Amino acid sequence: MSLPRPFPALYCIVDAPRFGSLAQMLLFCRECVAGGASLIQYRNKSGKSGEMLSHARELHRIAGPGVMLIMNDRADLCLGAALDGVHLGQDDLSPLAARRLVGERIVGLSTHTVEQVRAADAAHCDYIAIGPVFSTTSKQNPDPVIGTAGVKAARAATRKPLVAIGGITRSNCREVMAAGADSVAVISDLLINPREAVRGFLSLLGSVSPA
Ligand code: 3NM
Repeated sequence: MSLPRPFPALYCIVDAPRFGSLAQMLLFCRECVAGGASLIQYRNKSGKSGEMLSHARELHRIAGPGVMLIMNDRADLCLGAALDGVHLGQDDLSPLAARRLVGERIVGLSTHTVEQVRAADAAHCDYIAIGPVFSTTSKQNPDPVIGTAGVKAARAATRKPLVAIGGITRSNCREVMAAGADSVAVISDLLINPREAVRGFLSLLGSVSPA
């Protein structure tokens, strides 16, 4: 799948260790899709490769054709589970190395400073994530919070699709989009009643234009 335009306003992240079982994780994903999610990332910082591969294959099986699926960190598992793309951190494979592996699939890159955004703009990635915008408990050792001013600075440094991440909720997502993000990536604020949460985000995000 090539990069959808416009880029989906909501980037759902399923953080596997938050779920007690595969069934619960898949139910979460189904509910996100039922609420209208069209972009889901599988993230598992503590998983073993075999478990991650089988989770991702299950996710692929249940997601349906209109949903773009991204594997966090691992280009090899993106290919193994036939997902639509891979999302890289600053310490993972370079975007070019990942691109050589995944070919036409989507490559995303996390950034945490405007310098990293500039480098990502020139790199072989299709979209750029910037964060943490607000404080978050979902990531170990997060980089310093950048606030909406950081999103604005990132926006000025690239025309690639910009995904804001970190501490984003239904209460603050509109200000993040108004600062220039194309999309917000969310873990925590989807966990309770994901169908309703996704619907809520999508209706809030539908009509924000950059300030
Ligand atoms: N990456 P929540 S912040 C996975 O700054 C991740 O790159 C971040 O989770 C970054 O929506 C983050 O619960 C956690 O805050 C996002």
